Amino acid sequence: MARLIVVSNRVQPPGDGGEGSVGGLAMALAAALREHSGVWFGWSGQITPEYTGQISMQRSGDVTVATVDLEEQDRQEYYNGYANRTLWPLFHYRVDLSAYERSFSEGYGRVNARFAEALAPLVAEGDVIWVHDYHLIPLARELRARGVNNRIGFFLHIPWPSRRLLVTLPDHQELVEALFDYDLIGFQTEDSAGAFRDYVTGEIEGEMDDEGRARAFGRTAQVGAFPIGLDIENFEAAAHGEVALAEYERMVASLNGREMIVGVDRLDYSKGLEERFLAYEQVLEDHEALREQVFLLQIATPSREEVDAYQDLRARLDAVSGRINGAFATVDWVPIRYVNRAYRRDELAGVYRAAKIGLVTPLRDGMNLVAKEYIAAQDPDDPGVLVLSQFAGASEQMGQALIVNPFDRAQVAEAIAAGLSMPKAERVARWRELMDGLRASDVNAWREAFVRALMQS
Ligand code: ADQ
Repeated sequence: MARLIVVSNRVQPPGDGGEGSVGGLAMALAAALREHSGVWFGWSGQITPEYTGQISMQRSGDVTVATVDLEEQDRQEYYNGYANRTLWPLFHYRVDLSAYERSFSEGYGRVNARFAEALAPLVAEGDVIWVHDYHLIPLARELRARGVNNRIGFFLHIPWPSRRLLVTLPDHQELVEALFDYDLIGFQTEDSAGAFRDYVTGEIEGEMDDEGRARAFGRTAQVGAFPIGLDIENFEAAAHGEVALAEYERMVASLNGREMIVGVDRLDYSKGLEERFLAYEQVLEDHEALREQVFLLQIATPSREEVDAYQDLRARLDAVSGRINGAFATVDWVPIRYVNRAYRRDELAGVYRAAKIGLVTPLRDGMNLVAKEYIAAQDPDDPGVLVLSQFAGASEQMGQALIVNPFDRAQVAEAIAAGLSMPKAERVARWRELMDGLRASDVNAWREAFVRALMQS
């Protein structure tokens, strides 16, 4: 079996395993790497005064983790700049927040070239390379320029935007051309894959063939949707562990007979948190009987705090949650418990299980694993209800959730109220179908499907 090389912006250090802070993706990739005696390459997260290209290698069993440090200018232009201020907002349909500066684009190119320069000597004949996410779109181009002829696949974790939006990016054609240096281009959803095909055939006069291959710029790449799943076995193990149980009991004790609605997100404008607070406020306005009977627990971990839009968002959310609490709270009831710290996965599992409603209402999301985790954590005999945005990739697979348009406040409010009063038989029936779906397309199925398609491409 060929050796697998995984490349992502950040790399999970070896030995940092367990049910705690490590995300499902890191754990799933680690499993794939072990199976293929692989290499995981990326940025260490460290900043060095001057870039040296020196690779730091750590071995953990059969897996090699290889990282490079970057310079401050790289962090500003590549990471905070082109990745998180240009591509992230644009790909999440926030053209209004997308900032384009030449220096960002140069930094992006420079770091991808640096990654390729460091990685190329580590690549052996027959190795298969799997590149992850929007930070690294030009990596294959840079590797090819350095003589790497191996199979290279790319997977995009976030949405691919519609053609009309993408063309607002000054570099759009160069970015898409770079994708044609991959053998396989994978998206989370059919919606994203379709948007990409639409660009290829409508914008650059490329072609799609009957086998799902895109042809343009004199090159060919296989295109497909590979919806990412949950590492369901690990998550269930975590959900049944001591920490999860203790957290569950702590939550239940604090409910005081009330029902909990839960939201868990990185603090990001794509997650629709402000709209969610307002929809919940609408519930309280419309249903006087529910006041003091429910509360919303919103866990939102700060992220990308160096980017202005995230600071603005945080201030707005503080203000909106404060206003709603001020308007509705009583001496022994706070309508919104809003917390900004990160939780361990197993703690989260306990929290999810104690919640009657899982509220997952992003305005755009590649997939959204929280929706899947909420379902996986439920009590099979008395499960809660998932309220899910139609704009989360997960909605393509999770039709048994209450699917809502997060921009429609009244509709989200109605779905919350419907979920709170849904009969148990219906909750169980919906949950079973959702759970069957999660098991059938878990994270192992995802990576096997991707690697198989890459080998065949
Ligand atoms: P994210 O935008 O980070 O990921 P999501 O998939 O919802 O979105 O979350 C990833 C993980 O982070 C989940 O396992 C979740 O439990 C954890 N997490 C989120 N908020 C947390 C919190 N407050 N405390 C602790 N843990 C928290 C990107 C894309 C998604 C895509 C994933 C994977 O934006 O659309 O689903 O990659 O491909």
